[in-house]
Amino acid sequence: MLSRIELQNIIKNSLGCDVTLAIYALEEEHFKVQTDADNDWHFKNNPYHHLPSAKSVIVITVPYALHVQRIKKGQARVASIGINDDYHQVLAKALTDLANIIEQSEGAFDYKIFVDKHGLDDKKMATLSGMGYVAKNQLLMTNNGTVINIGYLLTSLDIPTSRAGVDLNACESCSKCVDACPTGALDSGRLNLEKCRAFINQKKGVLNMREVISMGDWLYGCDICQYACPKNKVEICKRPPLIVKDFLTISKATFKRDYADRSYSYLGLTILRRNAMIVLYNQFGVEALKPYEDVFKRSPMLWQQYCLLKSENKDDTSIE
Ligand code: B12
Ligand code: SF4
Ligand code: SF4
Repeated sequence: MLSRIELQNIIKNSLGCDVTLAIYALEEEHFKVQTDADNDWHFKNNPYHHLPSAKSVIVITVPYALHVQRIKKGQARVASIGINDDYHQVLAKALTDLANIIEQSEGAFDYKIFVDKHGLDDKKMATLSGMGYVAKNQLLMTNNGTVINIGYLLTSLDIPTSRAGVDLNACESCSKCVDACPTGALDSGRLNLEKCRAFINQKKGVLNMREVISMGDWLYGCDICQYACPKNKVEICKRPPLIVKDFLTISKATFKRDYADRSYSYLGLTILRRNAMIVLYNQFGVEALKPYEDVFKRSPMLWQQYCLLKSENKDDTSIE
C-alpha cells in the first residue's frame, strides 16, 4: 500500500494546492450510541451503516480562498464556498481519482466518497485522523486555519492509522470569532443554529422578522467568524458581486444553466429568491420589492414572506 505521504502527494498534484491527507483505521468505540437522544444522529453517523465492510477512512483537508467582498446596495454577499468552484464536485473528483490509483496497486476494494454529505460527521473524521481540532468558531482548525473543506474515502482496506499529526491550540487565549459573530451564535461555546446566519439563509419556508434582520445582506452562508480568525488569510474578492435582482428576474432554465457549478445551487431558485427579497428589504425597505410582486405571487411561500415584510416596519433593523 502507498504511504500516507505518497497518497498526499498524488492528491496534492491532482488539486494543485496544499492538501493534507491522513489515514484512520476505524475504531468502533468512536461510533457507539451514547444516549437515546443521540440515537438518530449516531445511527446515521455510523460508518458501518454506510459501508458494512468499512475498515478505514482516507481523509483530506483542502484549503480554499477566503474572500471578503466589497458590495454596494443592490448587491449581495455569498460565503467564499459559494464564490469558488463547487468544492463538492472538485473534492469528489480528486477522491475518485485517488481510489482508482489505489485500486491499481491493491486490487478492487469497496469504498464510498463523502464530501459534506448528511450521514457522517466530517469534522469528527478529520479530528480522529489528526488533522486538527474543533475551534471556537465551531470549525476544524488545521495548519491552514479553518478555511478548508473536508472529504474522505470510507474504505474496506485493512490499513493502519497514519495521522496527519497536526498539533495546535490557537484558541486558548482568543475569542475573536465569538466577539465578531453579528448574531451571538457562538456565545454559548456551541453553535446556536437558530442564531447562525449560515443556517438561517439555508432554512426552508418563511423566515420570521428576527431571522430576516439576522440575514443582513448575505444571500448564502456567512464567513464573518472566519474573517475574524488570526489563523486565516483573507483576500479581497476579484469576482464581481452578485446582483440581487438577477435572482428575482432570472428564469428557472437560466438558473440551472448558469448556476449549476455553484455550491449554493442545491438551495433551488425559490429559496434564493426568498433570500434576494430579504436582502433587498434589508437594504432598501419594502417599497423596493413592489416591482417583483408578480414573481412572488407564483410561489405561496414567497407571497407569504412578502406579506410578512409588508406588515413590518423596516426601521427596526439593527444588524449589518
Ligand atoms: C449541517 C451543516 C451545517 C449547518 C449546521 C452546522 C451544525 N453544527 O450543525 C450550517 C448551515 C449552520 C453550516 C454552516 C457552515 N458550514 Co457546515 N456543515 C454541515 C454538515 C453537513 C453537517 C454538520 C453537522 O450537522 N454536524 C453534527 C453536529 C452534531 O456536529 P457539531 O455540533 O458541529 O460538532 C460536533 C462534532 O463535530 C463532534 N466531534 C468533533 N470532533 C470529534 C471527535 C470525536 C472523537 C468525537 C466523538 C466527536 C467529535 O463534536 C462536536 C460537538 O458536539 C457538515 C458536513 C458533515 N457531513 O459533517 C458541514 C461542514 C461542517 N460545514 C462546513 C462549512 C465550511 C460551513 C460554513 C463555513 C459555510 C459558510 N461559509 O457559510 C458555515 C460555518 C458555520 C460555523 N461557524 O460552524 C465544513 C467545515 C470545514 C471546517 N473547517 O470545519 C463542513 C465540514 C463541510 C465540508 N465537508 O467541508 N453547516
Ligand atoms: S457563520 Fe456567521 S452567524 Fe454563523 S457563527 Fe459564524 S459569524 Fe456567526
Ligand atoms: S478567532 Fe481565535 S478563538 Fe476563534 S477560531 Fe480563530 S483562533 Fe480560535
